[in-house]
Amino acid sequence: MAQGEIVAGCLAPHPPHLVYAENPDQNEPVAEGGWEQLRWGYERLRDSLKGIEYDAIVILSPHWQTYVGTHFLGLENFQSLSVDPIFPNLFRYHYDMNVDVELAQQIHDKAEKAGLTVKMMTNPDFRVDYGTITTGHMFRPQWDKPLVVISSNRSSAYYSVEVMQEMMIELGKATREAILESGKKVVVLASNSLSHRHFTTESDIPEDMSKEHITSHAMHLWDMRIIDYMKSGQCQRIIDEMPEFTEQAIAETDGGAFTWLLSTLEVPNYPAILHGYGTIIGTGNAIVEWPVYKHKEA
Ligand code: 2X7
Ligand code: FE2
Repeated sequence: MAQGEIVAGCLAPHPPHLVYAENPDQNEPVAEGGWEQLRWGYERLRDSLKGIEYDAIVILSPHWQTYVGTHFLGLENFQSLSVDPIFPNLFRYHYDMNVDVELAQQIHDKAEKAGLTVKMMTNPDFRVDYGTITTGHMFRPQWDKPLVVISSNRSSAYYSVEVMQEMMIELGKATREAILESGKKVVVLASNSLSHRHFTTESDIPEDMSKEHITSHAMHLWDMRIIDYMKSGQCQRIIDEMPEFTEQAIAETDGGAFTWLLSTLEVPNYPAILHGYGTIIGTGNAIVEWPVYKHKEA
């Protein structure tokens, strides 16, 4: 069997506003557009990967929060209605997703061998979180590739960002090893915003773009600093500065997805492609691709 590979890794944020603004059939609320800068960014990302073949998509979402270890969706199919608890006016999405259980189990087993606490989630009534669904939809609205969905162990809440990073670096290595051994071609996605301070009120028309901006200059400066590191291939600096970034920008990196992604990619030292940046209810969101296919896996 040929060795598997990670063909690309992406930062693929999940504010439900993006799905709302796209008006897909699966989502009940209807919008007059909005957040185009980011939606065009997702268009560019999809375009960039159009010619690249892969078998599965692996997502780590900060909104599937598990307090005892890392969990993996462990059934072939999940269907239900997902409602965002904070924005039920924007996101009531009827999903039907297929899971690559074999690959999920392989990553689970590798992580367990590495000493991490892990569990396969096999409750058929489990409702998939909106982070996974939004990233899944925006990355590939056809839903025609199986997913591996990984939970966010809340070790930064229980312990510290430093502990979270150690665990996510291990999980990233285990994910990578399992993918290489699986013989499959895979895209890995970290589903998270950068700076994450929200406005506390919503405008009457949520998609009124005259009201949309970053919550503060400090948040903007942090987002630009991290984007600069991604664009210039300095991902080790992102890992090094993650504790300050996470604390000072209240960044959604506390969920571990970004550290995990960088670890699966062996902490890239080549430039990432920035497809888009924009704010959503004051939070900072970047759509970024590491085109591993251009840098040939070993
Ligand atoms: O989950 C989110 C998010 N990360 C950012 C902005 C708005 C809503 O939901
Ligand atoms: Fe979020």
